[in-house]
Amino acid sequence: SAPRIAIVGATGAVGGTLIDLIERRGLRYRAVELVASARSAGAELTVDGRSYPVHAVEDFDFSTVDLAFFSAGTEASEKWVPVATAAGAVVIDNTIAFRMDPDTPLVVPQVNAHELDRRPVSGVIANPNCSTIPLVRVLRGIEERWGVRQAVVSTYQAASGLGHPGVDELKESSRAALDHPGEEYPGKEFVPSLAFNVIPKIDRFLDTGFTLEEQKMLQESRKILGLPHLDVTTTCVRVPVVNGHSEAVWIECQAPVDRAELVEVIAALPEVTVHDRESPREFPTPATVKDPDRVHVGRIRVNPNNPRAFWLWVVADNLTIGAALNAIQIAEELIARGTL
Ligand code: A2P
Ligand code: 11C
Repeated sequence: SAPRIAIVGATGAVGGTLIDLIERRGLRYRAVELVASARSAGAELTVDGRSYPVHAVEDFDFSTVDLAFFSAGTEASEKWVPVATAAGAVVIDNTIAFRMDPDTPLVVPQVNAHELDRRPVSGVIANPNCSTIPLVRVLRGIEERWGVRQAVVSTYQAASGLGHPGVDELKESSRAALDHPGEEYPGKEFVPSLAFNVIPKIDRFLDTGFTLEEQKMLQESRKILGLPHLDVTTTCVRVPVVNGHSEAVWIECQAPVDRAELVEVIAALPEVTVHDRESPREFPTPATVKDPDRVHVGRIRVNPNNPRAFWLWVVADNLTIGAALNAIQIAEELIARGTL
């Protein structure tokens, strides 16, 4: 029968997208519970036309649900996911807290849904980082056909990767930059200010000189694709876009690549749209792509000096493809398998 579900982080940017997707995809549930911090207790949100109160996580009894989506930040997951699993709920967690735990599958349903065939030892299924998901969805098809020797990726990541506070600060700092040119903006989410700027730092710096976001893209891609030696190297950059991550991806394969076949292979991947058929001059951008439920690929160029290598331009809605839709599709797979 349909599960009883909880959304932890329901008032957030990913939480709102989860609610929207539950409605749009007609996900069946027996009960739905909305959970956030104590700040939101007493608020009400609508799901499928019905109003529901928001519970403070401290007061919520996880034994009343079968499935809990967590998208309330790493600290909240570290503290409350073990409480939820101990109470018997299966958790789909959208933070870094459990992704690299060997007892926790890290799942992108279009790539490694087979990981969901049995209930995870930890009770948790981890949802990958928002810039990893579109990358592995494309890499999978390339790996199967030509073998990937190396991937070099530069990201162009939107403010909504930091949730509502990131979007609010981008808007406020942009307004301030126009109204008070030359004045320094005291940013909290983005330092220096993201207004009319790009910032080559997402998440914290590691001793390696890479950022945690860059390390996540490498480690998570290896785990999802089951390729422990995959060579993926990235530079992750925040850009003043409200929503929608983009990636310039350079892939060198084991064998020469024919462009027409490359276009066919990418277009045949599940829920991927290639912007090439109509005219090679068509390209996706975060502001212009129409369908947030698909990964968009354009600018497909085989390197004339090295036919084993090519460039792609990838655009994917980070709140949808990169977070909430992936989590909902994990839930749909669990429901279909009866593993809840
Ligand atoms: P709240 O709205 O009560 O602060 P966003 O990514 O858009 O910032 O959203 C974060 C989500 O995570 C919000 O729903 C927020 O609730 C929730 N949240 C943040 N910290 C906690 C916490 N310690 N416990 C429970 N929920 C939290
Ligand atoms: C960003 N990728 O764009 C981050 C947000 O590990 O789930 C997601 C962080 C994560 O800021």
